[in-house]
Amino acid sequence: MPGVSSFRRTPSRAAVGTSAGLLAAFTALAVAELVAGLLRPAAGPVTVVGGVLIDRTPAAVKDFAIRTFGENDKAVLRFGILAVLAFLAIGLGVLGLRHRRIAAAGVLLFGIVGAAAALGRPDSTGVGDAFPSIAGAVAGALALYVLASQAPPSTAPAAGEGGVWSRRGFLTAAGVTAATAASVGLLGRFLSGRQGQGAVVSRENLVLPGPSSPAPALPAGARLKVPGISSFTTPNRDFYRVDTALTVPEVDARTWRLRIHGRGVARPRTYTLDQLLARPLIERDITLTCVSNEVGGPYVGNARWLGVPLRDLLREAGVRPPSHGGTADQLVARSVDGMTLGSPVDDVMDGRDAMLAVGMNGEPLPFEHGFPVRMLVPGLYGYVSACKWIESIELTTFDAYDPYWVKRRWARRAPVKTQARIDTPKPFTRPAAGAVVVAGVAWAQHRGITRVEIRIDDGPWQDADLAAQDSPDTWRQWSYRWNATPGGHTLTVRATDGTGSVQTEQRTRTVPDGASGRHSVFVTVPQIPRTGP
Ligand SMILES: Nc1nc2c(c(=O)[nH]1)N[C@H]1C(S)=C(S)[C@@H](COP(=O)(O)O)O[C@H]1N2
Ligand SMILES: [Mo]
Repeated sequence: MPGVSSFRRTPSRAAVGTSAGLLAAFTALAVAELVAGLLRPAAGPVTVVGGVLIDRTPAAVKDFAIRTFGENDKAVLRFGILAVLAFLAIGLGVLGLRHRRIAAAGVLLFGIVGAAAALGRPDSTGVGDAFPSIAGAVAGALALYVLASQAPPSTAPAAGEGGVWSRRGFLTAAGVTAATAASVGLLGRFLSGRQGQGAVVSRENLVLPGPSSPAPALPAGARLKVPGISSFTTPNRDFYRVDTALTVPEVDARTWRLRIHGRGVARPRTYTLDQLLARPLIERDITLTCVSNEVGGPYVGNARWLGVPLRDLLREAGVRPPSHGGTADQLVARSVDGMTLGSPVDDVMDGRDAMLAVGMNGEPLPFEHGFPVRMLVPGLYGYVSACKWIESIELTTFDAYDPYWVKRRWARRAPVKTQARIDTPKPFTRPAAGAVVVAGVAWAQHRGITRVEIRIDDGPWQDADLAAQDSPDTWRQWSYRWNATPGGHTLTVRATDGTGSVQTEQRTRTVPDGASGRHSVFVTVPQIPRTGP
């Protein structure tokens, strides 16, 4: 059967083009990974292109991504970039069968795009950041050129042994390329890992001093023992994470510095971590919330933080809040990855426990949560206060400068809105009729929670039992004993904050300054099964 044997000798040109393209892309990424591993992992092409996409994504799409993929949004983005790349690579591979040079030039074009993305990143450290993309593209172009030259001619007769097209030649070239790229890529991974080693060691070696002002003892009854309720203190591994960093910055604490400068800063200063740790530290329970948290959503957590009071540092630098004649009303914190967050100077200096945190639940900050130092201001959403991997604080005005999220439609000022969440029962579950414990958490940081009420269907509002209040800066657990009757029921919760304001039922979106409205959960209580025949 000549048809079969010629098929086996000569794989379809499409298959050859596809594999050539994919192998070229693989080679490009592997070489880029190696060079990034040698120079700076954060300058790798997928990371920088992802960074650009994150920064350019319209707020609505970003909101959708967070809603849909939650904390997997970054994995999804990475996968998406690789999928698009694979698609384009196949196109170039097929093109390369006819036009080797043009296809190779196409690969180089991708290198230029990657290099431009790398140089445009806010955390770019210089022209070196272009090298991973360029080197990867050169290697990829070369691979494509060589592989395409091994492809069968387009007018392939049933080429036998010794014909122009040698199946073995292509397979050998493909195999060598794949194996080389794989080893290069692995070496790159290894080197990237080693780059963070200094930071890892600096974190392991960091011994946190004790606080000179420890957290007040938790009042008895601040933690409810209800199955399914959020634990009062959120363990670090469960604490939500929201940021734009595709690769978590791994900052070496030994070389880290914090600079305080700007408008009205009479004595600009730069601190090392040791200098900060030598100061009196405060330890406080503070609940942190993301402005992207939907009503009833997961982006809220409570931890015991250890840190340097920010007000003292600012005072030493000569900063006065506008309410005391100062000229700067906005404090802009900047992180090592170029993120900027702006907080009202009056809030930071009004006596609340705004801090530069170094410890979280008894250990140095995890890398994901800002090691070595992050900012926290009780009462403000994270995006206007909680700068992770902070490296500078600049005093300026709201008129003069819009930080990252404000440039993207979010509000300049954003105090946390009063919210309550039903943790148990879960939506659409089927609790048995009789006594059901409804429980959850409520928060209104820096105002505190004074009351939580529950409503069953359209019934009257009824007081829930409140756990003891730790501080106005933390959330408060609550529970309610519900006598559940068979049928479908909607449970709704509302909280009242320390100023006496009842949580509004007015639903708003998360953009621009946080979602409002009340959380409800629908459950079905099954009919009590009859016993007997
Ligand atoms: N450097 C940096 N800091 C950041 C962010 C960021 O993207 N980059 N995100 C902010 C936002 S929107 C929130 S809600 C908090 C979340 O902190 P967490 O991840 O420790 O929970 O960090 C804030 N600090
Ligand atoms: Mo956030």
